[in-house]
Amino acid sequence: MLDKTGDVKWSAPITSVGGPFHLEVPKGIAGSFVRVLNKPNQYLNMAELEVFSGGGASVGAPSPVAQVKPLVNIALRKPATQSSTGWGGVASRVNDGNTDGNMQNSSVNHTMNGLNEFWMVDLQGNFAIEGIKIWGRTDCCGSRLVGSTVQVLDKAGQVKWSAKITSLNRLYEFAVPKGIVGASVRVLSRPSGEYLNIAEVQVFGVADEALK
Ligand SMILES: [Ca+2]
Repeated sequence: MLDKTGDVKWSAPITSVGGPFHLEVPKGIAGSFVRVLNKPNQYLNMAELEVFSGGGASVGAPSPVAQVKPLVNIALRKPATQSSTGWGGVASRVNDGNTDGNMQNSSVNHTMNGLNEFWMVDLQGNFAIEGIKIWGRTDCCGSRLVGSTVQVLDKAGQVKWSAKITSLNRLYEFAVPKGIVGASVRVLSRPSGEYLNIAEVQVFGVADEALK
């Protein structure tokens, strides 16, 4: 936040991923400009920036600042299951906190290649899901994930949101629309029969007591 002369009056870092980010500015800070600085060597991509003020004749009606809710990886080390296991690639490797994509380093899962192979994590509660990140295998076979489907399911097992992986990447990032409440996340392999290899799944969301 800068004043009319360009002096910085307040600043704060963004320390998590996913968004939206709610930064609360301390009382008494008056500003004329808001500036967002990129991380060195990183592109700056923002969907929207909103600034709220409670005072001043030149601004509209005061808008409440949303309560700050930190986004955390709600999939980390939660109970994980998968349709089948081969080569020692157990389901828990996909949410062990390690994104290493080399199968030899014991952090990538491995199913068989039957029909409808899947991996799934039970989030152990209801969460407003905001985003999902999936890291693929890197030592080979990354393309096995292309054509797979990511799903958010509610407590009853109903699919509330899904998206498809359509091209080969090291990291797949999904923004989940507001209002999607889920209790588990599932990755379905290509239904025609493909091995499922995932280095890591991270799920970002906010627990809401009212949702339980
Ligand atoms: Ca892992």
